[in-house]
Amino acid sequence: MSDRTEMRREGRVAVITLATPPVNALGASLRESLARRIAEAGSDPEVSAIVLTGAGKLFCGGADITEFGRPPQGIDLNGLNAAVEGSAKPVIAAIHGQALGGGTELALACHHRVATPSARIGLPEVKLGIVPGAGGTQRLPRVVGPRKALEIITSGNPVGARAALETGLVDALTAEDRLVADAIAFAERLIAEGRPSPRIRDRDDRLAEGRDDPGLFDAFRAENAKRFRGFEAPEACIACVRAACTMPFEQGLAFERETFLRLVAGAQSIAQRHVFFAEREAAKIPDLPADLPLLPITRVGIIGAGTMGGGIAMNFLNAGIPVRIVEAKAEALERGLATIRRNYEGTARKGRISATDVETRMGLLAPGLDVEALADCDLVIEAAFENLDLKREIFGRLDRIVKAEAILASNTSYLDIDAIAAATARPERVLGLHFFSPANVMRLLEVVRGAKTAPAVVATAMALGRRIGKIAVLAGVCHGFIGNRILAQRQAQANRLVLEGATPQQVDRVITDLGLPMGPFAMIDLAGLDLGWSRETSKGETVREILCERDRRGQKTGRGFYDYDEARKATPSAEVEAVIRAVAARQGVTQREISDEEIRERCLYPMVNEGAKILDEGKALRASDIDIVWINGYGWPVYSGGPMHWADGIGLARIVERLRALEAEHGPDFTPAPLLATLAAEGGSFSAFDKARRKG
Ligand code: T1G
Repeated sequence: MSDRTEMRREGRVAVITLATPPVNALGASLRESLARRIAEAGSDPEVSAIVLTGAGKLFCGGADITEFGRPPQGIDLNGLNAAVEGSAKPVIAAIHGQALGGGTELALACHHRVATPSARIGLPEVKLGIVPGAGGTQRLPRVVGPRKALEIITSGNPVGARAALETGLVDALTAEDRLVADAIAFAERLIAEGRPSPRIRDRDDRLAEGRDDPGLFDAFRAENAKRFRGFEAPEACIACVRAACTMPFEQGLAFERETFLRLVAGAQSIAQRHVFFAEREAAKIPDLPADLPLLPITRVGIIGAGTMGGGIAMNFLNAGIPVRIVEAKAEALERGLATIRRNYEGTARKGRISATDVETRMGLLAPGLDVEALADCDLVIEAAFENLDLKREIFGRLDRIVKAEAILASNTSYLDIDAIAAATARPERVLGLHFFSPANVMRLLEVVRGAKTAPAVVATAMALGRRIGKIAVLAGVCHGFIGNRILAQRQAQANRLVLEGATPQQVDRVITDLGLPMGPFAMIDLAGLDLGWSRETSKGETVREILCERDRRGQKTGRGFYDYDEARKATPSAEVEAVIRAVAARQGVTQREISDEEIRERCLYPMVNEGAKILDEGKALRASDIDIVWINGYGWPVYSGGPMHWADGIGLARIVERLRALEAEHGPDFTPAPLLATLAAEGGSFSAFDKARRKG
């Protein structure tokens, strides 16, 4: 096995470096190599202490996730940690960048830990649907106490080095650029003092917090019930930390291992690991040269200071990119600026940013009433009213105003980017940047590539998405791109189902029972029933038109499909149900009892079917991209992996069989997409389809 570590001696200190790019993941060869180095250093009479550090940008990114689900190879992480912890010579973990998962567990098996001030230390396993599986749930509570350990392990979020110093997770901070030298000095002091090497496993003073207060775990579970809803791993993390407080160390370790093995084989962890890799795949655009030079984006212009324009602006301000924002009317501009400031002040009140940050970000924002002010912008994003003629007029003007190399983007949710690009003399610099509301919160960014969009413009947009903290997914031009095109299928069925006898609340419950944050009708109430509706053109024929005419336009009018109280709590409306019954009668639709299973199949299978069409038309690069869109744009729960991964779990043959039965009963809305029918007939899956494309 090629060596994945390096070792050198500095005086009486052996320095062992994890050297396995890109993240020093603790795969079998690195574990073997590290165990060998520890043994060598342990038996070298010239060595009195050992420093463990990571090459590259971080200490260690944890176990090698690609090994999960495969037969174990070589020494496992618990075995390696036992060798480190059992060393007669003190082992000091010298941490920079990140120590995550198994990397943190390795550091906890060391006798001491030092870190640079910018280092971050965490146990993100819960985000992969598992528990720390190499002693993290047993050692961490012995250092920081059960309560703090519960927070760190069930959140999966890393802590900064200064906070780690305060809780005793690290023993000392080093200079940012002298990590190894300072770690060696720390080791030399240990040698001089001749102190024994303290093993965390021997400490149990901090565990009293969990032993003396058995209600601690129930209270923690209750406090976090909403956050943990539907997930298995958080509860398992709680059980493991409780085991640390109630079992001897070795027994607790065995309980943790057994829990890890159970979860890592489970559907939720398989789904969450799928999402981990899918997020990274989404950034890869096969037909773009890897080293394509990106276009500089030093100043961004935004047209429209409404909800979307203001939210979009915040993304760039948060990344330190100056923004010029223009509106047609002064009062709309003022309102938009006030909303942005109010959002920042709210974030500052929560302690997530400082008051200085608020002023710094607002200082980067230049408001105006004339698009001429955007002349010096490298990128202009249009977030005006969803009307193609208006957008074409705006792009035509922009084309004459902004510099030749500027990129022009529309935030349109549905409209034809090619038609918008055709209004300019620079179609190669036009694309869609579809943000999801609230734009400063939702992580998803659909980058919509026009027929003529230049590769460098696509690459720049994908990189810019990452720079502002988004998950960028490339989409092709079609009505609704990826997310909204699939959403339209679900909405069509939801509207049909309530005409046939289901209630809005029943349909919404079936969808929220799958783990999505809200159902179709609550979502319409949030967005507003009157998007695209006008009293002048309303015919009063559909449920939506009638509700709009009665001013039941959604949360903003206090009533939509539901009635809302001051706290925006929704209650079903008898009036709405009467309207639905009247429209059904007028359309000759016989109402009947409808089962949850029928609602689930009729809402979800057409979504999967549309995803297959989007794939087949090349409007999405991968099925996993569609999963990423639905997880980050609509709240599909990571624990079932997104609609396409979820469909693989149901079985494509089963889905096609049910679509055919629904087609026979309800018509061509359910006709299986050719790609879906083919995959089903071949016993295939979307996962296999993606893998074949990657190889292809
Ligand atoms: N295993 C395998 N591959 C990994 C990996 C890992 N732990 N971490 C990253 N990669 C790959 C990633 O897929 C990508 O591959 C490349 O490395 C660069 O990653 C026993 C069981 C460390 C903060 O959850 O959070 O330890 O796309 O683009 O932005 O208790 O990677 O280039 O082919 O993300 O600089 C716990 C997961 C594992 C950390 C670096 N650890 N990684 O971010 O690079 S379970 C984690 C990250 C565990 C133990 C348990 C990030 C990073 P490719 P990247 P980055």
